[in-house]
Amino acid sequence: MKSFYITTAIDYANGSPHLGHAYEKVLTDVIARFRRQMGDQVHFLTGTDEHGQKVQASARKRGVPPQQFCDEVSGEFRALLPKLNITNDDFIRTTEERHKRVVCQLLQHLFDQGEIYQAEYHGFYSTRQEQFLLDKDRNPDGTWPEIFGEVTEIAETNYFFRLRKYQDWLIEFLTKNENFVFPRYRQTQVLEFLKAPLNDLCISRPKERLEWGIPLPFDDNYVTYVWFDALVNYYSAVVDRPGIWPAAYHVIGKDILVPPHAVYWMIMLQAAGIALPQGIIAHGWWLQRGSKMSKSTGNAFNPLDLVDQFGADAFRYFLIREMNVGQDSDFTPEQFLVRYNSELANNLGNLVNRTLNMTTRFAGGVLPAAEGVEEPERELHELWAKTGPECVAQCEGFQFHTAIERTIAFVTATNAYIEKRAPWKLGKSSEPKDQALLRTSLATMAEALRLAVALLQHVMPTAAARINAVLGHTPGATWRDELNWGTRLNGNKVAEALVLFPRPGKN
Ligand code: ME8
Repeated sequence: MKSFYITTAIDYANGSPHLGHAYEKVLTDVIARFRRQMGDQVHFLTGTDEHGQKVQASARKRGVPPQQFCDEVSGEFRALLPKLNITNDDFIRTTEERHKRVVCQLLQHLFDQGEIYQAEYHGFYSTRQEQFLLDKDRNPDGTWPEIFGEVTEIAETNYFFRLRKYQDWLIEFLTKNENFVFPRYRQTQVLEFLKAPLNDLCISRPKERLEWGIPLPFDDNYVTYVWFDALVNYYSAVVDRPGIWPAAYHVIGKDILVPPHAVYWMIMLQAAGIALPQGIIAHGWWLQRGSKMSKSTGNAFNPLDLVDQFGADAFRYFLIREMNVGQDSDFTPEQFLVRYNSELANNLGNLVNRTLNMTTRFAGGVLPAAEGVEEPERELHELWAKTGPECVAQCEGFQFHTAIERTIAFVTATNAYIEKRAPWKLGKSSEPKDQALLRTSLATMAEALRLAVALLQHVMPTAAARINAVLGHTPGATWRDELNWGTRLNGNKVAEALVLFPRPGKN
């Protein structure tokens, strides 16, 4: 079995989860579930990033010790996972011993190899971004951009990691592996960034300025820069579990691609002699009226509100349907309702209801076998013959939104097929030919429903399981076989009804 190790970014434990966090978990879960369906041995990691200035400041503001603060916030992030039906195998916290141990080993190893050195630093420092700034970071008028918050001039001795030494190697690596970052246009941005000379990375913070961090193993007066600490989580979580590393993909937001993941992390691994991951998936941002949702801008949308109201499946469906992985999307509750009503309740929900209702009314609740293929059936079979393989290929290429669009088009075509066949009319006729057509149409709509559901199960796992259950169907272990038009449902007893996507306010 092919090993497929996938990770999300670890969330800062300095505020509550918002839609951006929820989306990243859902996207990664959809990929993980899809790869499991394809037969891979998946390991899925997520967690929380708990050290650094921001966390220390938030804990102080609340008047609690940082560890207690992190326990609470990390608990909140962890609680989101079952609510969203996320199938992570592990949850790492950077305050755990298993993580701190590996960070120290890595630092010591790099220090011993001469990849980390001590030097005097004079310059400007942004507390909000926890980074040193250069003149090129200034606005044209000489002021510092808003995103840096308060900027102070400092002079201190620190430890530096030799990034510059690996710049040419990284450029060559990315040039040879042109699909390393998905989408590809983001890889171009990394190469653009690498056109300017890299500065070595300051990986220490003096303890008098920041206490809340992992002490450097070779100098107890300093703690580790939070990014150097956080990135190691992907490795520290699995280092004791053979066969998992290297990662297949790191799923992250576009804001933390350059430089942390595409530059720092790649060079950290290369310098330490650790195998590189297969790639990075950089998704876009959820916006609200054009601006990024986040804790600091105060327009954070609480995803749990919609999950509580509409269920995890509808929420997952919307996020994956609406966002083209890599690009930004505007979130509006109105658009959520449009998709919920038109695609889930009226289209898919309607197909489920019709199938159950008509099988109950006209066939005593037992699905008959199809008895012939005429033009309407042939059209639907042909549409399926294209839809199935195309959707699998799109999911393999992370084009989940297009795969859903195609699947929903197939559901629409199935509903149109039902209109054409009008089983309610056939049911009134006692002609043997009409009765045979009735049986064929019932078998055809049920089989089409089963197939559409097979393509949606990584996005809406609970709805898919419930639909399969009312069709009396237990999906097989090999998912690809599930995608062949067949006769699996013949003779199955179906349930009379299933309320899948109730109207808002009703239940
Ligand atoms: O960056 N839309 O943590 P974080 C989509 N701890 N994604 C969003 C988003 C939005 N509006 N806002 C945030 C960190 N994200 C670091 C990561 S990894 C070793 C350390 C995404 O809590 C963001 O891009 O600020 C990132 O991938 C993730 O949420 C966590 O963000």
